[in-house]
Amino acid sequence: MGKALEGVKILDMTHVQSGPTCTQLLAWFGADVIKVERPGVGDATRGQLRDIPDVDSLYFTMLNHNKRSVTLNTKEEKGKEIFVRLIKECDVMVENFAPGALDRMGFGWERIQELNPRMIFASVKGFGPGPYAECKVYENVAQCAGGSASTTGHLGGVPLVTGAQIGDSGTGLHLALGIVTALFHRTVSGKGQRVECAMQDSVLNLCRVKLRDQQRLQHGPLEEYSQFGEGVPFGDATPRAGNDSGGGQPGRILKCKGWETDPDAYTYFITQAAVWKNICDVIGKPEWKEDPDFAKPADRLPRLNQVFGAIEDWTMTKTKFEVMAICNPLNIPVGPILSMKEIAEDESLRTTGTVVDVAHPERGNYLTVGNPIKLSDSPSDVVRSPLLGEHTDEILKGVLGMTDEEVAQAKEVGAV
Ligand code: CAO
Repeated sequence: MGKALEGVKILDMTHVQSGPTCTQLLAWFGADVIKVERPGVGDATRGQLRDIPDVDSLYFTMLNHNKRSVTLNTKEEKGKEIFVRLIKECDVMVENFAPGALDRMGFGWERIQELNPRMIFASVKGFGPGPYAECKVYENVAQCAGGSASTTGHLGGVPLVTGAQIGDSGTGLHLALGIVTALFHRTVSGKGQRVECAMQDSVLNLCRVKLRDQQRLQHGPLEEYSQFGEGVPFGDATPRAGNDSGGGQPGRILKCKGWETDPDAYTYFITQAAVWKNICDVIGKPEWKEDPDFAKPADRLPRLNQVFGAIEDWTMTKTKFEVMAICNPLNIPVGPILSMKEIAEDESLRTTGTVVDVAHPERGNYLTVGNPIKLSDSPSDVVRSPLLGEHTDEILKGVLGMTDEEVAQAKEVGAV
């Protein structure tokens, strides 16, 4: 059986992280992703954060699997001609250039629609329409403008960005959903449409619980926040909440055995109300089960420091994996703080294809993430990223039907 998106041709004009995340996902599902790159230059990330001289960086390889690379100068006359033919051949075009770049190139939405009315044209921009629409945006700017940074970090400390690339990869995921939705709609309407994702909007979508809390603040303090029990008054905006759980079940990161020397010897521990009695038994506080100060969730909220202090006294006697082994059978939700080293070495993640070993002709073997979305009838194999222009001839001849002579001419004028 073919892959889910087999037969869908994607004209991939993306670069850096947000756009490539999206098109890699579509490629994993079987779409033919044709990555267009400037001749001799390519995606800037090929050369960024290099660990091996003159070899495509891991930054690039880990975002561009399962794609084909064609070099094309879309500002040169012959290059434009080839680009027009590619637009007519493809189902979807994806781009994340700075605002206005495609219009300057002569390929705005109106022109694309004219050339191919069935084309789905998908874009990532930093901001949606409004005062910042013209701004260039990178990951951390999106995290800051989308409400993530102001709500991440410790009370009284500076705002923090997170390691999860919610601005770039997060927006790429949103865009991929928009594209497959538009492809589905096209089966009914017969027409393409424009799909736009602003990085600010995507970050905010992922931070919605903090917008929820902003409104709850108008009706009183946020009692599940640690600062409530500590008697620290709330201001007029959702505060930073350290490692407090974002939901109604209080949780925190607690030290485990070895924390003095191992920076990741910690566990996340959630005091889920349903299993409170189990927690009391495990940590050696059976008397708290009936104590009016601790028995009910609302009783505990002003005393979270005391509660988590007692739990931490217990977790510090166990490794993070022992905590998990003891708590899971009792239905107590806990999770070890895993380092990237531990994740890279985790055999079970290799078995599921979540972490994959890939062979590359220039860099040798490297590790990458596989498709986190598993389809039963469309499994994803990870195919190494293409070298710059590796498939130029193949695409010009195979997709556009150009002759050897035409390809040679295009090369001569620097179009490809
Ligand atoms: N042939 C000819 N020219 C090409 C080309 C090709 N195949 N591919 C790109 N170019 C040109 C573009 O047309 C543009 O030219 P002009 O500036 O003359 O119009 C130029 O290359 C550079 O494009 P850019 O402005 O998008 O790139 P940049 O490095 O200056 O900015 C970024 C990078 C990411 C800040 C910007 O693209 C952006 O804001 N994108 C939208 C938001 C986004 O996706 N950000 C996340 C990036 S990942 O952190």
